[in-house]
Amino acid sequence: MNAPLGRRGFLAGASMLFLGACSKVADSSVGQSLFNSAEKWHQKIHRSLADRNALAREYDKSDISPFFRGNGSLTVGTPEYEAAIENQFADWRLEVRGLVSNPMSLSMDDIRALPQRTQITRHDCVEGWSAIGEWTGPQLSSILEAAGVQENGQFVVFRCADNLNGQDYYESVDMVDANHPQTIVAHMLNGEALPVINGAPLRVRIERQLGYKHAKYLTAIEVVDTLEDIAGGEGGYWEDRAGYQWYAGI
Ligand SMILES: Nc1nc2c(c(=O)[nH]1)N[C@H]1C(S)=C(S)[C@@H](COP(=O)(O)O)O[C@H]1N2
Ligand SMILES: [Mo]
Repeated sequence: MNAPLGRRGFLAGASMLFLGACSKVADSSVGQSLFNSAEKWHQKIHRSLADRNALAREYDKSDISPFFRGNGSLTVGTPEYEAAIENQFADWRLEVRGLVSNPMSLSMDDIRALPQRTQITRHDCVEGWSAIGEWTGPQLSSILEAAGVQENGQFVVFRCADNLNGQDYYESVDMVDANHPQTIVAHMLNGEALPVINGAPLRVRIERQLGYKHAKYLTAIEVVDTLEDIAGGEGGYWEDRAGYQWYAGI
């Protein structure tokens, strides 16, 4: 059920090397153009060597990391969020909007009532750490199907409750990754409600992409036809801020 390990291992190694080199040069304009052409190279090699629908490796329970660290925002830090913690997120809503035929506002019970997927995967952060965790939640594809994505819907944008260094965190993926079987809206980590540091009460898992794509503190899923009009126009917080690749396939 998993992609051949050798090939996947090679790809993960190649992309980490590439990221390591490019994060250092991304702030110069020469660095930026290098970065852009390398991104195209990376996309091409990735598409030619691996089917984008192939599954990321899944692990055994015994592989689960004893502690899944938090990174970036470790809480939302607003009075509203503190109240939501107190209330065990009973009133949290996930909006599904944009280019959909049936916009929805899902409660946590709605999320838990959908068919669930549980997967033990490895999270890889560009900052150079990894952790293995067991995530549970509905597939994003089932939510999108219920919402009815319109024909011009090209991307799915994830809106988050946290504001990091003065900018709201957000992320986005194309429809291939949005509908990937391992792309889930997780409400559990290791069999328990998602901890605050890991994005309570909802975070996205996009197992074929790097850590920064996995948006935490999820408040809305927005289907759009272009990313240009959103924030800095690059499709995500770190893409806007530091020139990280939008397509972060591993
Ligand atoms: N809303 C939000 N999502 C986020 C971040 C963040 O700061 N805010 N950080 C990203 C980064 S860089 C990583 S590596 C992972 C970290 O997930 P964790 O906190 O569960 O380890 O979340 C990603 N999603
Ligand atoms: Mo990260």
